[in-house]
Amino acid sequence: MEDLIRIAAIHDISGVGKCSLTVALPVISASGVECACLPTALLSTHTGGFENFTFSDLSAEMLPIARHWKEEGIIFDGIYSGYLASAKQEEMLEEIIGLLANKDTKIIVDPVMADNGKYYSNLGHDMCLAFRRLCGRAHIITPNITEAALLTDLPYMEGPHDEEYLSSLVNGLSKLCCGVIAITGVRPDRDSIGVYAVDTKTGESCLSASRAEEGVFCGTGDLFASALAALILRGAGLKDAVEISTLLVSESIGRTVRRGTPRRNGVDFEGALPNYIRRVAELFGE
Ligand code: PXL
Repeated sequence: MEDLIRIAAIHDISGVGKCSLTVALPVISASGVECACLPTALLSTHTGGFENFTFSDLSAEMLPIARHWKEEGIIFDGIYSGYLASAKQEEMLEEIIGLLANKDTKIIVDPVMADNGKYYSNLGHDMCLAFRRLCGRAHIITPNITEAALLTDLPYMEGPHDEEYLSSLVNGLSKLCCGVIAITGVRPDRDSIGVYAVDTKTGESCLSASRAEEGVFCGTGDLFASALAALILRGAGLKDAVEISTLLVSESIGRTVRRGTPRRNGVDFEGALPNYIRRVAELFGE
């Protein structure tokens, strides 16, 4: 019997405010890929827009979980990491990759640490140094504009982002990661937002953007990266994977704006999943 494609998703669990594992698990599952969850931290809420959130570092659990999976002979087609509890967890991630990856396993690193020109609460330069190392192990990285600027030591620009700025970010990132670089939160012009992706091996590039809504939407980077990781593992081409993943994000944002749900709670991706699943099925001729 053919085994399902399987991803180990290594992110925090934030109980309220849809992001990280509470987004990765449903989106990866809806993509027809099995999602094994390896939590890095447990929080009452995410750290953007909530006060006094609880935070528990799950470092002590991470290697034992990975070792158990290895003992059980569980095979991973992808290892996809996001928000880490500390820069120190990067070393753990290297060890987990050593344990769980085989020669065909794709490593996807979302260097979650900052947005809108600022580090997230309680994170700083040590996280940036850690992510520079981790990106060196990755086949795919998905920084937003702020993270790309921090990783490359280039200035952060709010936008619009011209080709020269995007090329300088990609050029800097290609020194850290020699695979697919997908930069999120790109503003090609004042009215649109999307993703610019480059495969540094083939030179293929694409830009997928849609109409920008006002304000900040938590968890949309996780939504994009989860879909992209799953679709590429299933064998989608870069352009199709980026397009379908950005459509999932823009439709989720559109529904959130129409319903007027609080921004910090995360976007209404649940309501956008039926269209997403239809597009995925069409792409793979199911
Ligand atoms: O969506 C990124 C993210 C993930 N995890 C936690 C966060 C954030 C963004 O604020 O706070 C805990």
